[in-house]
Amino acid sequence: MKKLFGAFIFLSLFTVLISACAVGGNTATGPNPVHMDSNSFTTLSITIKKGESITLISDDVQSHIIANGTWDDSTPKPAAEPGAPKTNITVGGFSSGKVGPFNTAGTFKLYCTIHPGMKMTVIVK
Ligand SMILES: [Cu+2]
Repeated sequence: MKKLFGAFIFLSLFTVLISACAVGGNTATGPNPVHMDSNSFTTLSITIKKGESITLISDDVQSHIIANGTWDDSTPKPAAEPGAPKTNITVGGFSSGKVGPFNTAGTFKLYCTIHPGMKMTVIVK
């Protein structure tokens, strides 16, 4: 009985450890963090100051290709607003990347070219 209990405790701890790894997210950080899960931005909008950049952080194993533009339902609409920093960056699973600096005030759209509907807005003041 004692042996069985020991095995149970071991298995429970093992399960907790594995789960922690799977949902551990990404502890990376940087200026103006924008988080992403498997197929969407979890930060949909961020307001920053002129001259600042944003830090894209992938909290999932999925890779993303982030570029200037947006999604109209499931139709990609690539477009860079005047003054937008040219963006075409691959952020692999659990890694991070920088977009910017945004040197012009305005509203700028970013989207993931892989995942329909994955889009966000950067507001520069
Ligand atoms: Cu994506």
